[in-house]
Amino acid sequence: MAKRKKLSKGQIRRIQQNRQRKLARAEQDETPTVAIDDAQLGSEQHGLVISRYGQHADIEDEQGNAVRCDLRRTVGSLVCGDKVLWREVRYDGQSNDGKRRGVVEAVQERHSQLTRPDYYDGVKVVASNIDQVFVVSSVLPDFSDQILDRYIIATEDMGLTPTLVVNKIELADDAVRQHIDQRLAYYQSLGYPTLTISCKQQMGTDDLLPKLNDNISIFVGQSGVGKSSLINQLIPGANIDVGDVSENSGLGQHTTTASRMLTFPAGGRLIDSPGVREFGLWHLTPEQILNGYIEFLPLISQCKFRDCKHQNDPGCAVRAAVEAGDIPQFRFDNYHKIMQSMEENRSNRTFVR
Ligand SMILES: Nc1nc2c(ncn2[C@@H]2O[C@H](COP(=O)(O)OP(=O)(O)OP(=O)(O)O)[C@@H](O)[C@H]2O)c(=O)[nH]1
Ligand SMILES: [Mg+2]
Ligand SMILES: [Zn+2]
Repeated sequence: MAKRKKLSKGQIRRIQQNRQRKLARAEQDETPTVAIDDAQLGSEQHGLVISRYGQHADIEDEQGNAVRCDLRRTVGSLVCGDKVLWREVRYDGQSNDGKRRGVVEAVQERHSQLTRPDYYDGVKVVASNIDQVFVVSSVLPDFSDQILDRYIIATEDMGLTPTLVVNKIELADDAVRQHIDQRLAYYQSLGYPTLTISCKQQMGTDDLLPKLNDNISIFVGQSGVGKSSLINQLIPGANIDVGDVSENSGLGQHTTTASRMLTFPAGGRLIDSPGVREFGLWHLTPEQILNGYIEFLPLISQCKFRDCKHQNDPGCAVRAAVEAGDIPQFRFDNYHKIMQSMEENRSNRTFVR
């Protein structure tokens, strides 16, 4: 899948500001998270973060082997997909548990990052250096075009084109199937590839494989839609934990808690990410939200007023397109629901951008 656009200046500035803030915070304390004797460390080498949890990260070395690493505090934000410089601990005859250990010294510039807002951290980076985003949804939890729109906005904001995958399609009755097909047909008309699959019945999953051969891909989507189940099927031996969808709420149980990168024998990489109940967008500006509605964009300049909210404003070209049947009502309604939820979040939360 081709990258459609580069990061805007504003996006780059925001990324840099965040990085600066984190660095400034980190520089207050230069000590590593654990006592490391520098004399014990080998020379710097390149590595790739394949998992990040607590105070540690698993790094893949250049030979493809995983090494558990501690982090220098100066490293600040480190996520799955980051390219790093790291040094191996040399035990030189001392007893250890036989496992290789290392220290991450520095992170290289990211070419992309998937972010979501976080109560405590401001903005949380989910994973970095991603080339392809697969938005996974399902029939249980219910298919929701609003949730899809949220992931589409986030993916467009990265300058990437999402592929939309609907899993558990064997659970859909005729009415649900028709609804999903209709929605997917529209998304496809916007240029987003779509796939309906059943991991359980191994239907359609083979169509996914060729798309995952190169590059770094990520599976995102609500908890319980089957991201980890799919990866287990696509990569035999992946052995990722999967969890049942709650019978009461019809929602997933947040089984995957940290992003993790897996490798296909052919060389492609795939990141499994933890599902979130609500994929918040309140770290984005109204313009970034609008950029996720790519069919609105060519119309904006035709709106009568420059500050048109594209709602009940007189002479709104977007609303006219909805009334003419060129843009479906659901996209228009989702846009306004998401804009409204951002307003509410801004006034309710202390979080500042
Ligand atoms: N009926 C049906 N169930 C499926 C299918 N694929 C996965 N499941 C089930 O869905 C449940 C949730 O699967 P997971 O793979 O843990 O979902 P996840 O998206 O990784 O969830 P989080 O890690 O919480 O984000 C499990 O009970 C799976 O067995 C499918 O095609 N059909
Ligand atoms: Mg999972
Ligand atoms: Zn308008």
